[in-house]
Amino acid sequence: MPKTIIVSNRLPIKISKAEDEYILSPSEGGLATGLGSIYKQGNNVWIGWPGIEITEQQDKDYVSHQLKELSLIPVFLDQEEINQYYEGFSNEVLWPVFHYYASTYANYKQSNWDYYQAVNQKFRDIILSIAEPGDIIWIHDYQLLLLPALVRNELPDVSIGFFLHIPFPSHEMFRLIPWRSELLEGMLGADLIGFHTFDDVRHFLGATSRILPVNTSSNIITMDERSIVVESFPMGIDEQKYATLPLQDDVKEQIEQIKNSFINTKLILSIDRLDYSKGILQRLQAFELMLELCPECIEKITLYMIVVPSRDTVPQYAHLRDEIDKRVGNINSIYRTMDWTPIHYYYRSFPIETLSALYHTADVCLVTPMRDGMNLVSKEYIASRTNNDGVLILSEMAGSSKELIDAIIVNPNNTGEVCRAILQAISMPLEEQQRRMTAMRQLVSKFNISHWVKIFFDRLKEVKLMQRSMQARHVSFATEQSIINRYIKTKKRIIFLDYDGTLVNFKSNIEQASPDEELYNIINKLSEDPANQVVLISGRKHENLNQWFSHTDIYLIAEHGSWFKKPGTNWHKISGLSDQWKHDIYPILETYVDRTPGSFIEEKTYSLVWHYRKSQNGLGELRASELMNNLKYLASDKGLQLLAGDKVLEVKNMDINKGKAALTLTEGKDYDFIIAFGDDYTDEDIFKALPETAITIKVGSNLSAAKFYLRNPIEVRKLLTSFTQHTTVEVG
Ligand code: GDG
Repeated sequence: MPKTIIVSNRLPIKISKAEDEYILSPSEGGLATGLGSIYKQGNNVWIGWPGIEITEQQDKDYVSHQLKELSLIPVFLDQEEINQYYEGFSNEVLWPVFHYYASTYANYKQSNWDYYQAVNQKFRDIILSIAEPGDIIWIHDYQLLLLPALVRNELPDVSIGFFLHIPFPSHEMFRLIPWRSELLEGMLGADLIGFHTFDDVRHFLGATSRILPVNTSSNIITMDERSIVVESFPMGIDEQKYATLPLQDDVKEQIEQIKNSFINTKLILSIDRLDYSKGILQRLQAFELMLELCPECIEKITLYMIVVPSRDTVPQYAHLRDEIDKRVGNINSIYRTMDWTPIHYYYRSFPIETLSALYHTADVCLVTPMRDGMNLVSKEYIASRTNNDGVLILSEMAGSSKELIDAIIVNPNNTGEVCRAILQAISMPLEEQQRRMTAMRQLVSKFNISHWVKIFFDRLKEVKLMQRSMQARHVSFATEQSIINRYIKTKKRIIFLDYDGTLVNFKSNIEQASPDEELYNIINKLSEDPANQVVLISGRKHENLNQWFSHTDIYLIAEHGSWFKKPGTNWHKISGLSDQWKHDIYPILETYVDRTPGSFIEEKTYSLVWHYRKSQNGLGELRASELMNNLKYLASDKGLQLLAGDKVLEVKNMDINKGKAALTLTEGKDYDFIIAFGDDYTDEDIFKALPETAITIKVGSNLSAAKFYLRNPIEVRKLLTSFTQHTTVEVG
């Protein structure tokens, strides 16, 4: 029975040691709740570090045994591994770079990277010790970026999902990391890669297509013939828990206590882990500015600020904590009155019941991170507002701001704006609060944590099915044999061959892709067989095909079907077509050449092609879509077709296409074996035009109307070579 394996740096558990005993208590985090329904079922498991260093073997055995009862499997890490893999690489390279703090906090140490790799391998070994074919593995977060590929190398067919909980930065930031390619390759071991927001998806696709030699088409990356889907899955919370906690007696009691302590003052709540990315100092600055500019706010507004201790043994964090202490002390000492303290500051964590009471009571929740993958606090506040009132002020740098658009959205660097937002929030009419809150509550309720888990798993299954259906259409040994058998048995065959990308690999210089000795041999042998009609059907110019193939015995079709050459005869061009439109289109293309270094125009008889393979990555694509838009109406008026191909945009007469050209050779002829090979969008016309009995083969892994797939020109040549080994057929 296949199982699901969840993998994250930390297990969803807290382990403490009291005297000689280890005490296990479950963690209440959102991820633990959301995945609880998964890992506790059947033989599913969760793999991770138990959060404590355990050195003695007998203690490890004991803890492993206890964890097993809870469907948890530990990865034990020693202190040096924690220091270098976790504190060092994860938190001093990945965390700062991914939160746009590279220049201030990133520290690229080789030994940290070595440990990061070694610990990811350690996780892999534990996975391999239990994983079986058919299992689903879901890996979480930035500490385990290498793990998907490490597992994929050992278990090529297993389903792997990966989710990043922190932002994925723009390529300009990401490229700073010395080990950027290795990190991306690691992630691409997954079948489905999830982020919180669409911006993260865009950044990831941008970085991947610039750094690695992969094919990207919309949100699908193709690497080693495997399609990897990249998508945003905004994480939700256990909304029901936060909506029902305020109904509990102990929470109700605390709500009353808070209300009584803050009778005449509006309560602003702020909750974060201690981290420079959370914008705590900037928030204090905005609060102070408000007190300075609005004397009537004195005694009327209180900031209730909880900072949860985190990594404060690290100097940067200890420094941040000291700065917060100082700033809070300053503000309180300047503005405090006999009856009122502006900031109630707590540097510790609280039970969830207390958080719930605070969320339920606070008039305003102030969430202003400088960067945040999602930010669950903002959603927990919304879910706790069972009276549909209250105001959320939310940084536009938090992932949740993309969904919670009814919050007051601020730029956390703009102290004046945050200050004005606080004033707007405390004076917001109740109806407006309710209107905004109701909309946000509906969203938080629908897109809750179970929904998140469900859509991620559903999508992962779909991706696997898509990959399998592509695989099934890949020409297997058996299919190859049956195609060859059909070939042997038939007596009148036609073989359509596209050139670039089908018989030879793409070259950045179009002149360079000339045929090699092996290719000539294959083509000559094929056409020596009197039963075969070999047709080379290409988008290239006829002069070009002429130079390469006029001495062979094959039928040539150039420029997508504008020019034909039967063996032993001269070229003739399709008649009745006009090329007058070129006078209007050429000057437009020229303006794009002038604006896009590296691009150029190729002129064919009935088409113009704008090439941008040598232009700056991204710029060419941008200009091509601009050009597409620009030509849209003109093209349809003039009976032209715009074809966006591989780093080219072609404008051609609508009446010409490879499908029509192929049909002129097959119609009325009784071929008993028709086969066509092609790799790009123009070949799709042939695949669709040929009769149902034809064998159509797509080269590459993009979606196609062809019946079968081959991976590359090497595989095409191999199949054609097999044909040439059976040439002794008598024509009837
Ligand atoms: C990372 C990403 C992304 C806080 N104080 C107490 C307490 N908390 C709980 C909150 C909330 C959680 O901690 C904090 O979650 P955030 O999402 O705000 O931030 P990170 O810890 O940085 O999480 C983040 C998240 O992963 C999920 O993908 O949203 O962007 O940085 O749930 O309630 N819990 C208790 N006592 C406290 O005092 N019990």
